Amino acid sequence: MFMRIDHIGIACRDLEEKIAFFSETFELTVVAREVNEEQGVKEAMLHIADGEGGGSYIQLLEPLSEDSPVGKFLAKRGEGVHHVAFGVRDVTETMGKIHEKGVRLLDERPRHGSMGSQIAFLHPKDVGGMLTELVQAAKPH
Ligand code: MC0
Repeated sequence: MFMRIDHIGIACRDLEEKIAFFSETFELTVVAREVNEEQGVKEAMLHIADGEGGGSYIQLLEPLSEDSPVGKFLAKRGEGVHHVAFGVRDVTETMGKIHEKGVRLLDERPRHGSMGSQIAFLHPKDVGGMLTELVQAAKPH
């Protein structure tokens, strides 16, 4: 079902400051930046390695507003790991299989994610307290 860890999403207050820290400290390169209005974030992907069906990354997330998912998370818990995202071959099929096992889906259908991916979230309360994301990477052109 899961092919790799696609990314670890980290909530931060100042995207530029955290990009500087992660790229300088861990010698990681920013490969994409995006504002995702639907998810309420400004984000950057820092490449770690390549795996089956796509790469793995650190994703830095700055909220666009206080009432967005990441804005609320920062207010409640402060900066830190916000979610773990797993690479899957087919996000719609995987959503169906997981839902059948009683895990609540936070999305009824896949949404737009980083770098042209298709994504869906699972409820953290059903996954041991971990907000979990499924990622179907964009097909290489
Ligand atoms: C909330 N909870 C979490 C959590 N956020 N637990 C673990 N990790 C998190 N990130 C816990 C709360 O502490 C609470 O537990 C319970 O879940 C319900 O939270 P709430 O505060 O009552 O509810 P909300 O309104 O904050 O909603 C939480 C929920 C929401 C996870 C449902 O944030 C959501 O739908 N997230 C999915 C979308 C998302 O996160 N988008 C931003 C990343 P207690 O015990 O206190 O009741 S977008 C992204 O990452 C894209 C760009 C990409 O990857 O490509």
